[in-house]
Amino acid sequence: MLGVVNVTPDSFSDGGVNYEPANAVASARRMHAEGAALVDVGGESTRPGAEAVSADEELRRVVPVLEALRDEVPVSIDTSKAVVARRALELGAALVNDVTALRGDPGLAAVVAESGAYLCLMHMQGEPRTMQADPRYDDVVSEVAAFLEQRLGAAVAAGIAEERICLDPGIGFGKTVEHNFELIRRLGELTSLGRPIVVGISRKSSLGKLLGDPAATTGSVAASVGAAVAAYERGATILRVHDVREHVEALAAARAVLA
Ligand code: HH2
Repeated sequence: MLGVVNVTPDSFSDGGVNYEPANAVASARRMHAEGAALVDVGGESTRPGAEAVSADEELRRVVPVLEALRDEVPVSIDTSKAVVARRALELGAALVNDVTALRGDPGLAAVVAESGAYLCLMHMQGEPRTMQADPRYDDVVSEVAAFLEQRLGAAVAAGIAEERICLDPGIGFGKTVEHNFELIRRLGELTSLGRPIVVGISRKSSLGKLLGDPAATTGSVAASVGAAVAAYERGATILRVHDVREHVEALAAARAVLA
């Protein structure tokens, strides 16, 4: 379980509650206590329509949180910027979660390679400002699989050990509701790439839209848990979630059934 702590004023999912460093630190500690193996700390929202923030601003947001959590809560850093990743790794981050899959900052691959950190490569069609305008695929699952395989190859070619890389279909990143659910339904086509698969559908708008609100910008905890359990059954290794306790409890029950 990967807990989500957005140190941002504008994330769609936790609406600025963790923008204050003290709140972010408290949330991270609670998520860790509830069973999150890692807490994903991010200083830039990537929600549909979000504007990019500068590296200085991102550092200003995340560094106090990483300093406070150091040696206490295992963290990943949700960033696409080499300078932010470097600082986070110095402060003990174990994983770099890059939603651009090393296509954003040409310096990021070397930072990850030199540190020996873990890396998450995520699929996105387009970029956050415009990605939900009109996402199109001939076959979303095979296109996402081909992309992830290509980015895995690029990361390994840049000197990052394959055993340290996980892959993520990027639920909600340039995808319709149908695309998102089809990716989870056919997750086996992604697990066959041979790397652990991360799924982040927690509180995403597809869940709210599925339940009948076409203008939804978020989804309920219950819907998140339902989708997460289905993803787990189909082979997801890491679930990126905001509500750690609820997901831990649901997965314990699902595991008992599936064991
Ligand atoms: N989703 C978000 C951000 N980072 N990283 C990975 N690997 N997978 C995801 O699905 C993913 C991600 C968006 O969700 P959230 O962090 O809750 O919101 P925001 O981007 O608005 O901060």
